[in-house]
Amino acid sequence: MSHTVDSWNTCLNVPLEVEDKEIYELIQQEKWRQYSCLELIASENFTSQAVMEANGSALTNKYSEGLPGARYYGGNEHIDVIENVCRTRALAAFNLDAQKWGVNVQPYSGSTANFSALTGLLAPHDRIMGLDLPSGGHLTHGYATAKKKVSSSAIYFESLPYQVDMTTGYVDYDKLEQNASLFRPKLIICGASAYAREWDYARLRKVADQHGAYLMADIAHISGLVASSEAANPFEYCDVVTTTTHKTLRGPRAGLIFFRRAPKGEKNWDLEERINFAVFPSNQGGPHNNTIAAIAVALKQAASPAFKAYAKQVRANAVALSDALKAKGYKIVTDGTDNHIVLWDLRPIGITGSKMEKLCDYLAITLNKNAVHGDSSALTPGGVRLGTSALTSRSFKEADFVKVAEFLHRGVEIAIKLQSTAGKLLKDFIVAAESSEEVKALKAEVEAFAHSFPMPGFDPSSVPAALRH
Ligand code: DSN
Repeated sequence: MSHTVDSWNTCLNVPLEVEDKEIYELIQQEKWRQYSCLELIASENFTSQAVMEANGSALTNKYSEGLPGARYYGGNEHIDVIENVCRTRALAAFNLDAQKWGVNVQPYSGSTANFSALTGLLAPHDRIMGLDLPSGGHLTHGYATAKKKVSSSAIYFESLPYQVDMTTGYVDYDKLEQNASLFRPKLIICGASAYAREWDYARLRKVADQHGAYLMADIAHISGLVASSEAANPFEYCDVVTTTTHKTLRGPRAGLIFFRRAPKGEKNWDLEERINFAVFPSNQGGPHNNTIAAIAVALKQAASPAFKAYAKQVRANAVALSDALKAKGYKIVTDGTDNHIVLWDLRPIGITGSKMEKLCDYLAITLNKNAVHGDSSALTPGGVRLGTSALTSRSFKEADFVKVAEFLHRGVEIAIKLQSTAGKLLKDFIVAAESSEEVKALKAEVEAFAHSFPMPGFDPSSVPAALRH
């Protein structure tokens, strides 16, 4: 005998469009926004249809605390295989020997990956050194202000940042070494959110070894470039490597922690157990199996020759964007880029990063305000951060980024005009930008340009006409 669906369960098989029109329409509008704008946020990307299918799958229903083969719940025979496939692909994507490296694929995202890595490596109040946030570093690398320990990495550990050289914008390794000799860190973290240059991992290893410290790289921004050998290899020198999976790696939103493996008794032999225990049970509960499957899909893609070509183009596009802005007389931090990031110093033209970000929102150009080394106030960052990974996923090439630079230049010209009439206050600037006919005309041009490129992951023509705004 077969059973019928009870009345309290009828909602379980209704499509989103019918079941929750409000959320459905907001998703359609967001899809149209992504398709219509020039996406320049350096930490974002457009993931593939296959990744989104895995991410939106029935795997979200399953609990599986523990690791493959050692779970706290039954019914994990397929989940175990999926997590093992993901682990194998993670090592393969980064060309790692499974005898020497292991990986935990369960971190919910980059910040939890980093805190789990710190939990596994350190005892409370151990000393850490990471790149200062205003120098382009990340919150989770020990960020504190003079008044407040902001990140849990500064609340539970003692943090002394290192910085970029205030003249060149490059990491000041000499000063780092000098400060480390006084501070004697237990962990040095390299990696950044707004640093366009390559890392000297060998130098950092040398400093770490002077103090018997661990060296950890957070390659969240550049992991797609590392996987495709378009960036230096941190695995040669580091004990632990963390990353998010949704930036240049182009997967779902999640994190990974790679750790060295060694025979019992040798250096780092117990890292595997310490990192795994730090992820679960110390910091997380049940893994997000739908996300782990989606990471596996992204890692398969990242190991392909097509992804290598993509990563190469990401870098070429960043150079083209940086060169085109410089040709217009603008100042780029460090005078260029080695990766996907272009950090644009707006201080010489007298426009704050906040105003440029706002204006660009009205122009359908998405970017973010960013501190530039030497900024006097963290509240009014002097620059904006641009990245080329998302638009390269839409098949933009160098010439297209020259056009993007032209749009940005016209945006700056409008911003200067608006500021001269509206005055210095951001709120007055926003009012002026909202009603500017010049802004509306340029936005229409930007959108027409954006619409001429393909969109990965979804078909924009599926967005109902009424929701295209
Ligand atoms: N929010 C990310 C970024 O924009 O770089 C880092 O977590």
